[in-house]
Amino acid sequence: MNTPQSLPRRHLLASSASALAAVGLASWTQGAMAQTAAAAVKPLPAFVGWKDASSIIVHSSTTIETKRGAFGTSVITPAEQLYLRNNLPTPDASIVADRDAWEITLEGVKNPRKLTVRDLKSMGLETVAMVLQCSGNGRGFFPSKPSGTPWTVGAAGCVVWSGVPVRAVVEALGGVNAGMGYMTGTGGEKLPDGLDPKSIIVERSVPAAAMADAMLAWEMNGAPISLAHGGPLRLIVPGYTGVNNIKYIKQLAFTAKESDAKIMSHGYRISPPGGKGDPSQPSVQEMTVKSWINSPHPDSGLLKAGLAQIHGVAFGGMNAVKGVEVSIDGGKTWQTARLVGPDLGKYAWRQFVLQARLPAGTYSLASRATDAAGNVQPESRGENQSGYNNTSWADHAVKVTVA
Ligand SMILES: Nc1nc2c(c(=O)[nH]1)N[C@H]1C(S)=C(S)[C@@H](COP(=O)(O)O)O[C@H]1N2
Ligand SMILES: [Mo]
Repeated sequence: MNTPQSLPRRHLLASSASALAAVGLASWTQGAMAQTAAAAVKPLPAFVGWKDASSIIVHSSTTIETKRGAFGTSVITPAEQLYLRNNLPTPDASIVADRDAWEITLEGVKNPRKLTVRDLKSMGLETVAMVLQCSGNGRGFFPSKPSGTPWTVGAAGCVVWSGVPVRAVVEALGGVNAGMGYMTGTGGEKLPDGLDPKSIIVERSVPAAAMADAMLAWEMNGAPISLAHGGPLRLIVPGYTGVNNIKYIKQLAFTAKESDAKIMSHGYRISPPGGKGDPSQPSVQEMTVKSWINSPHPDSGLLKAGLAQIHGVAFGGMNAVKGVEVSIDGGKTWQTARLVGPDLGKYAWRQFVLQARLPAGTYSLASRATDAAGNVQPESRGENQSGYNNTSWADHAVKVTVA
C-alpha cells in the first residue's frame, strides 16, 4: 500500500466519515490525492512547521520532497531539508514528551520482553551514516506515470543515526529463537477504528541477516529524532529503502514468516507494468548503486560560460561507492569525477565533483556510479507498476543551457 489511493476501497466505504475525520485520515487522503498540482505551493503541515520551506516541495501533508538544488555539498542532509513520507497520519506529539519512557516489545527471542528507550540506552551504543531513500524516489521519471508521489530525486537524504545495535539487544535477551528468518518491525501509529488493522498498519519484514547492521535509534544528526522522522525510537536498516526503517517502532519481532500486513504482502512489490503487487514478487528492500547531479540543474538560473563545478551524490546501497563518472554530452563520453569530503562508511553517500570548462551551449549532464562490488549504475530504469527503485542514469540526467 504505497499510495493512499490503494487503501482498500471497501474499508473506506464501510467506515463512517466521522471515524476517519477523528484520526485526520479523511483530509490526509484528500491531501495526498490532490498532490503535485504543479507549481501550487502548499503550506507546511504543523508537525513539520520547523522545516525549511525554501528547500522543500510539499506534495501533501504526508509527502515532502527536498528540492534538487537544495542538497548541499557537505554530505549530511539537515533535518530541516530532509524529505518526509508517512503512510498514516503522524502520531500525536505526546509520544515524544517523555522519550525515555517509550516502550518497545521484543519478540522471537529467548527472553521476550518490553524495553524502554531508557533500558536500550544501557545496552549498547553505535552510530551509522546512511542514505534514507523512499522506494519510489525517481518515480516521477517513469513515463507510465505510476500512482503515488512523483518524486524526482528528493525523497532521499544522508543522515546520521545513533542508537543501540539490534544484535546487542538480541544478545541481552538470549538470542534469536531457532527458525526465525525475518526481522519484523511494527510502527507505533494509533490505527483508526473501523478499518482492518492489517490493511493499514506499517509493519515490514526484512531478512533476519539484516540484523547485523540494524539499529534501534533515538538520535538523528546529533539531536533526538523528531516526531516527523520517527522519534522517540526508529528501526534503522542500513542499505534498505525507506519503508523498511520503521518510525516510532513499538515492536521488533523475529518471525518465521514475513508479516501478512498489506504493506508487506502486497505493497512495495516489484510487479510487472499493469500488474498488481502480490507476495510472490520481489519486495522492495536492498538499494542498489545510484547517483545524480544536484548542480548545475535546470533551475540553477543563468549559467555563465567558463569553469563549472558539476556536483552531486552517489551511493551503493549495500556497498560502498567506488567511483563516479560524469558526462556532459548525455552519456556519449564519460570523465572520472572526484569524490569529495569525508567517507562516512558504505551506507552513506559520497559527494562527487567534475570540474569542466563549459562554453556557451546546451548540455545534458549525467552521472554514473560504480560500487565496490563492480556494479555499474544502469542506463535504464527497471519498469514496474509502482515506479520503484529507479536508478537509471539517463532518467536522472539534467539539461542545462550555458550562455
Ligand atoms: N511507522 C512508520 N514508519 C515509516 C513510515 C510510516 O508511514 N510509518 N513510512 C516509511 C516510508 S515509505 C519511508 S520512505 C520512510 C520515510 O522516512 P522520513 O519521513 O523520516 O523521511 O519512513 C518509513 N517508515
Ligand atoms: Mo517510502
